[in-house]
Amino acid sequence: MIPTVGFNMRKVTKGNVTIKIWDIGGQPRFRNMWERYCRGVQAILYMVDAADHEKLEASRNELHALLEKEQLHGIPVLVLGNKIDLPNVYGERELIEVMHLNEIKDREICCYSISCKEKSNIDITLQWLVKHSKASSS
Ligand SMILES: Nc1nc2c(ncn2[C@@H]2O[C@H](COP(=O)(O)OP(=O)(O)OP(=O)(O)O)[C@@H](O)[C@H]2O)c(=O)[nH]1
Ligand SMILES: [Mg+2]
Repeated sequence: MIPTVGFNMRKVTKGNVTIKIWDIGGQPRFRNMWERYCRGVQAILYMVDAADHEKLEASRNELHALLEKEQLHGIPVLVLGNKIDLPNVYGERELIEVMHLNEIKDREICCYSISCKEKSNIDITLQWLVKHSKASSS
């Protein structure tokens, strides 16, 4: 894995579902791009390293600052706590608390624990995405 420089665009198709994904870099120098790439999307996935407890406060502040942007009002958000294969990782309940997700009331908000490495809970993540996207003929 290498850090995302700027962003990557992917299109994933399975059956009759096509998902267009913008993967946006998380490093500080890319954070001012987040809003621009989130405008007009059907869902925002906000992935955090749930094993890196020290960075979660900064991550929480960045998330809440992003969701304050008027143009992103109402867009559903799924917070993914990644790396549940590691020891001492925060689970969903702890993440909801640390990330202050209960304060988000102007939209659909959800939190899942996943492991990209072990591919755990990727299925429910995709189900959430499909459920929160609008049917499109394009
Ligand atoms: N143990 C474990 N490590 C993971 C998992 N997912 C990613 N990593 C590792 O975490 C590191 C960071 O992964 P990246 O994909 O570069 O992280 P990122 O959040 O996309 O970072 P930016 O692109 O800079 O925003 C890499 O060394 C990955 O191999 C996981 O589920 N478990
Ligand atoms: Mg990346």
